[in-house]
Amino acid sequence: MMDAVLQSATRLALEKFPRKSDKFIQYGTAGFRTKGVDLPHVIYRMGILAVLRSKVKKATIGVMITASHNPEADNGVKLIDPMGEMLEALWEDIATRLANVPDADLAGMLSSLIEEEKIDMGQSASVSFARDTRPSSVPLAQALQAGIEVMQGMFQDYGLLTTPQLHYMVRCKNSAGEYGKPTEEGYYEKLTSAFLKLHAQVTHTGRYSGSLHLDAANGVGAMKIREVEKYIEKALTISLYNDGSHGKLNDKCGADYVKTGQCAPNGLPVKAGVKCASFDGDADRIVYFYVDDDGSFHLLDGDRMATLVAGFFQGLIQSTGLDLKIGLVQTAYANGSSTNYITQQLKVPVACVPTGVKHLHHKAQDFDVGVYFEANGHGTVLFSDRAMEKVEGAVVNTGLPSERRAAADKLKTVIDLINQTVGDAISDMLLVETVLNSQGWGIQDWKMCYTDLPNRQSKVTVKDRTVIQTTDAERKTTSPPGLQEAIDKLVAVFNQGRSFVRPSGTEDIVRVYAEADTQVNADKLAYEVSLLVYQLAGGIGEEPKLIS
Ligand code: G16
Repeated sequence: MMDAVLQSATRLALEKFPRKSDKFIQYGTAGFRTKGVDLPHVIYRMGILAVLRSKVKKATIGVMITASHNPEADNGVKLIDPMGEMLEALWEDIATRLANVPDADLAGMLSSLIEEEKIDMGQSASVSFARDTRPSSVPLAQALQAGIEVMQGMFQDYGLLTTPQLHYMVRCKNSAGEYGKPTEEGYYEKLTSAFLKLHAQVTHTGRYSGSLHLDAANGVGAMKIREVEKYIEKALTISLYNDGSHGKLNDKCGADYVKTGQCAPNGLPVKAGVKCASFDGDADRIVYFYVDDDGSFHLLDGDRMATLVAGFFQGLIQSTGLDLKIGLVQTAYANGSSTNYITQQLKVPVACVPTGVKHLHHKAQDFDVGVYFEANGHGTVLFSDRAMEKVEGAVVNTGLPSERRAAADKLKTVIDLINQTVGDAISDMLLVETVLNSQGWGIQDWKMCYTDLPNRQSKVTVKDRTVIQTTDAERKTTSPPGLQEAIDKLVAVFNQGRSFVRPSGTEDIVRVYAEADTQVNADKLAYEVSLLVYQLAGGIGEEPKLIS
């Protein structure tokens, strides 16, 4: 029986989803990412793998087809584990092996995997999947479905969803109704009812403005925000731009463009002092920004959200009187000023981990209230079981002073506003708006908390980006020889200088980050480090140029 299934899987692979090139592909920072045309065999195989994973976990597994912030021609796939979290690291390796095995060896590899992992093939399997708006996502979803069906798995095709919505669905399906309803309406109702309840509790106005100009990156977030609007239009007025009606996905717009370019997106008319935000292509990241009267651009990125949110939770936890440990997780990209503000002003402990949501998410679980944000705008807040029990206990404890119970009730409501499975642009937007409203802050007040160190990010194309190897949460390189020593020498020349390089896990490039006392110096340091990478790590194409 099992042999017949595996033989069918191989036959279908050869007939309809053959591996056309022997180029190695790796499950990276956020799953497999490459050109959409190169993915059918990988995605077909991920359908097979999702069924096996579901049998092992005896739970629904998610599969999202998206290349998130990457250009429209790219695509990608990632698996979602039962609690809505990223796939376990060991299975990332299995996914990489499966994606690269020659077609003819597929049945053999699957058979060994089933034996090694002691998979009970009699166990039923269920997979939920969704896709973003890329044209290639439609045929790729068909390839995925074929992989699930050939392994006789059950499935639910959610069609178009944001990535975080699918993470939410998977968690709901596996937590017997405790996390919410596994439907789009269930998602909107959970988040927006919490948002409206918190909005109604604010009695002052201050400088808060309930109006937002939103750049949806011409992605799936646009159609989903239209749904959100139906629930919250009286509390937050959203003017939507780059809604996909014209213009390409992530093309000169979206959170990644705004963050790396430190400029407003195309397609959004920027007016001085107006609060604006950008989603990325699959709405798992958000950054805020505004321009001043003199046209100067101000970015409020993931670091700013981390500080805003951590400060808010710290105050709220204090008001409840509960003994809850709050902590914040960042990556090497976090601006030095944000880390100083969090540790010295807020006195919240900070941990630094390698890039990739999975690393931040994992570390945030060490705290009762774990806030994590990447500077690029991807982040959320996690609450431990202990925290949930304490908060819920305080809400119903009639022996507590009423202010403490009210604070606990507010905290419980804020928890409902947050998608704890993964960073979620919609949920983060509602959270930021809630915090600003509750503080009576305009976007300028938020900006005034601290001053960012000027910084610059750039990319270098090299022949093989894996020659760059890193340590110390990616803050130092161990290969190629001599690179770190040369970076150290350069950095020492710049006031408040800091720089690191790392191979991207989602694009075929090396990323360079630099910060220094002035923008001119940050640009210069980024340029000089980029040149070093080009020279010592096998740069190809044009030499790096000074960006300013
Ligand atoms: C993905 C990951 C993020 C990561 C980003 C860039 O984001 O989910 O954790 O920060 O890629 O990664 P890299 O620098 O390795 O290319 P997204 O929004 O594209 O899914």
